[in-house]
Amino acid sequence: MGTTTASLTLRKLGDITGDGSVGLDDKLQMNKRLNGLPTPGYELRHFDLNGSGTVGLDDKVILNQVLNNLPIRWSQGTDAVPACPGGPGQRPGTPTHSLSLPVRARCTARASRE
Ligand SMILES: [Ca+2]
Repeated sequence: MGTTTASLTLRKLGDITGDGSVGLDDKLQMNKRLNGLPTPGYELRHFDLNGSGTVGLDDKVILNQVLNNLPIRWSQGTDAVPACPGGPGQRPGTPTHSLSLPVRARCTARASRE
C-alpha cells in the first residue's frame, strides 16, 4: 500500500480575497462582481459562497451575515436576482430608489447597453 500527500488550502467563508479574514475588501470585490465590473485574479468559486454554481444576491447575503457575525441562513432558492424596473414582469416606471445599490447599478448598466 502506498501513501501520498496533498496540500489543501481552505478559505473562511466570505474570504474572497484570501487574506485570511472577512472584511470590507471582500465586500468590495463581491459588489464589483455583482455589478459586472472586472475582478481580476478572482474566480467564480471565490464568490459563490453557497455553492450554487452562480454568483448572486444569495451569496452577498451570506457575506453580509458573516460580516455582521450573524448565523448563516442558507437560502433554499437559487441566486434570485430582482428584475429591473421596466424589465420582463415589471411595470414600467417602477421606482428604482427602493432597490439595493448593486441591483440599481446592474439595472442602470443594462439600460445603458440597450
Ligand atoms: Ca451562489
